[in-house]
Amino acid sequence: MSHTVYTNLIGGQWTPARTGKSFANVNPADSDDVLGDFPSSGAEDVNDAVAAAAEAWKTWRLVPAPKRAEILYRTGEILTQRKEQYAREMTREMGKVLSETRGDVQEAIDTAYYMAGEGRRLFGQTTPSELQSKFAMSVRMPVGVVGMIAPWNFPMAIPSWKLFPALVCGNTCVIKPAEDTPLSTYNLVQALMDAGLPPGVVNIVSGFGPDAGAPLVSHPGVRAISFTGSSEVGRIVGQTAAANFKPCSLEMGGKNAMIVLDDANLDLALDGAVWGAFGTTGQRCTATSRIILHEKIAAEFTKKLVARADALKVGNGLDESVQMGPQVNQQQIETSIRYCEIARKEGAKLLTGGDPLEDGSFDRGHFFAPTVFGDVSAKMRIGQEEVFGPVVSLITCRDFDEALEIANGIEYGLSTALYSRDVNKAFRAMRDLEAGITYVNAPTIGAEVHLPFGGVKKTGNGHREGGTGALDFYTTWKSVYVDYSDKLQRAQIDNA
Ligand code: UN1
Repeated sequence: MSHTVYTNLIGGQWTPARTGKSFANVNPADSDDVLGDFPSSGAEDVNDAVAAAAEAWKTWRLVPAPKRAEILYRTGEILTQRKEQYAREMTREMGKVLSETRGDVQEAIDTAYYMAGEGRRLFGQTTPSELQSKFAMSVRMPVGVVGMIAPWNFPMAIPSWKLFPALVCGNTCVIKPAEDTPLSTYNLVQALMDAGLPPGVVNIVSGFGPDAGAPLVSHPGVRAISFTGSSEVGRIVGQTAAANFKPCSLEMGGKNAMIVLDDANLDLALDGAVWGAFGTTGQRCTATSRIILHEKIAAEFTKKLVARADALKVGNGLDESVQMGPQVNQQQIETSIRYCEIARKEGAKLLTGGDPLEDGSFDRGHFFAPTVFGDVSAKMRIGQEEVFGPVVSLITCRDFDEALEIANGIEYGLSTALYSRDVNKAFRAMRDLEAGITYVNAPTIGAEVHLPFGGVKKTGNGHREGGTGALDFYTTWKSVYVDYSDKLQRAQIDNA
């Protein structure tokens, strides 16, 4: 069978990789469904892309921000028109169900409109000078060529979190899509091009981390790096960037806790738990991976959660009746298997699931049963380490103080949720949960694009995507002084 052959995008030209190598993009629900061949690029391809981005930056940085923003508005409109097609292609390459891939495209549309609005803001500060007839202000300047490394779990939304703020701020970009889900990045960039983005402003280098990602991170012409992925790879990216004093935004793992207290609306909490743990097949960095249950409601909640997990319809995400799709590849299945073994050995009790689904309609895909472990204690590895699959751990607590202690007793700090009707406890959760995101009476997933997104501890290195956090990363402050006194005025410190 012949596949569509995709090439890199360099300086506005579709360009085959110099390596001559490629890989197939295969549907994780159906190995017979191949979406196309994508280039497996190397350092020379990265060099070409960075050179094209550097050339394009000379003019792009001078385009007024409101004009740059017009391209983003048009991109939002084009994505809206193509939403269904792009969602279907995303389900085929990534696996998550259609309602979720429509949501992923929607997140890119929301980001387009939000960041387009920034074209008429990008606020700096004006402030008085200590000297007469002198004017002082700070302005946001673009950084230059930015390198971006995207994950596979939000194949269009997360590239849009990176590209759109970078573009409105006046940067040019080289993006390496995730090797599991390159097509959605191509679709996003195609929408930008059709909206009138000039050649070279966004370049795509497709390939694998060690071959294409690593040279992008270390390239001296790349002025900043934005990475979303695992903490292991993030550490390498961060260390490489630090060696060159390169700003680097890292968004990494989570071990997100939902706390359910004895005064919670249990049905609401159940809905939140099922959605948070099994939505996107547990493959969100915000996924609910620990549920901390007050001992008074633990038995009832556990029984109901297991029944809900058992009732989930697993299958090909193109089938509208399916509620949970496959994992993205066999490696992720292996990770789920490994963690289920670890949990069993540690003494956690398998309540449902625990194995891949391989028979009948599952035989051509990477499916795993919705899995619930009970009797998990906070320090077990299954209670500490990220699984990134449909596996959730239940931990019992005596009271709210212990719940907070358990929730915070991990190395990560991305998302957290509290279910309770007690307003005092809700405010304590907002203050005391060590995480970049806290929800009250809502699941750990579902962040909106105009608020900062990111986490503390091993989840990130202090930067934020979304909201004004993104503008802070994609611009650098310049302080400007204008002296209109027509004489040398020394600063206060130099007149002391
Ligand atoms: C991620 O899991 O990597 O908050 C991003 C959410 C989505 C984004 C998740 N809006 O669940």
